[in-house]
Amino acid sequence: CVAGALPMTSAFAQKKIVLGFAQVGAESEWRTANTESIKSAAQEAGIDLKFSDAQQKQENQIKAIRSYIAQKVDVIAFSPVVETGFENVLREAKAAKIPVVLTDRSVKVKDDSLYVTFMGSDFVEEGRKAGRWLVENQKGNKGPVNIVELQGTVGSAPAIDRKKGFEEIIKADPKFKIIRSQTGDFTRAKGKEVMEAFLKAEGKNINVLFAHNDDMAIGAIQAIEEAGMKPAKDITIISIDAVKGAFEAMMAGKLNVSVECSPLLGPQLMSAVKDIVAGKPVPKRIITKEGIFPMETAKAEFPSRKY
Ligand code: GYE
Repeated sequence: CVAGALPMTSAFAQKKIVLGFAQVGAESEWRTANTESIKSAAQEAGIDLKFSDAQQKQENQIKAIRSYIAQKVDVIAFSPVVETGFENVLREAKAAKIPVVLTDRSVKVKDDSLYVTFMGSDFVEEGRKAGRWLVENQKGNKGPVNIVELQGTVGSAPAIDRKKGFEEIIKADPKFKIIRSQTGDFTRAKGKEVMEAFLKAEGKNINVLFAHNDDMAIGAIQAIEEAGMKPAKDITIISIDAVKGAFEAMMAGKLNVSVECSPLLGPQLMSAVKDIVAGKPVPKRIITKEGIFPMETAKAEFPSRKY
C-alpha cells in the first residue's frame, strides 16, 4: 500500500452497480453478438450483471423484469420482444423507482416517462436502405419485380419498421410487387421452412427475396438451392444485420446485399447505466450508426467485421 492511501477494503470500496438485463433470446447470430457485447461490457465496466434469456417469449421477459424489481437492482435494461404489452410491468418498475433502459428494440407506450432512454438502430431507415438498393439494382428493368418477404417476429419493432421503410421506398414504382409475406421469426430454421412454402406456391415467379434478417436469408438460401435454383442469381436476395454469416454468403456469391444493424450495444449501455446511477442526464434516444454492404464489398470488409 502507498503511504497515506486508503486500502480498498469493502468498507471503502464503492458498491457495485447491479444491472438486470432481460434479453430476447438466442434466435440469431445478431442476438448472440449482442449478448456477448453486453456481458463483456458489463465486466469491463465493473457492473454486476444479472442476465436472463426469454426465449423470444414476452411472458418470460415480463417475469424476468418482475424478478429484477423484487431484487431491487439499480437499473433494468431490456430489449422488448414485441412493442406492446409492457405498460404494466414498466409502471411497476417506475413505482419501485428503478430506472429502465430500452436497448435494441423499443416499445409503444403512451407515457414515455416509463423508460429513461432507448438506444438502438433506426429500423425504418434500415428498411429504406434495403428498398433503395433494390430500386437502384432494378433500374432499367421494366418489371414486374415479384418480391417475397420474410418478416421478423410478429409484433416486434424491427419487423414492423423494416417492412414499413422498405414499402415506403418501393411503392414509388408499381413494377415492385410483394407477392408473399410471412414471418420466419428471425431464425434460420423458420426462414428455410417459409421459403420452401413460397417456392412451392410461386416457383420461378419469385424475382427477389427481402428477409428482415440475415439468418432467415441464410435459411432461405438453403431452400432455394434445394429447389435447384441459384441464390443471388435466379433470386436477388436482400437482408439486414450484416453478421459474419452474411459476409460468408456474399463472398460465396449467394447473397446480394446486407444492410448493417449493429448489435454492439454493450459499451454504450454500460456508460448510460453509470450516468443514470450518478444522476447525470442521458438523451431520450441514442441512435446506432450503420451502413450497407453489397456483395462486391464483402471480401474487403470481412476481416474488419466484429460480429
Ligand atoms: O435484426 C435480428 C434479431 O432486434 C435488431 O433481432 C434486432 C433483430 C435482428 O433476431 O437478427
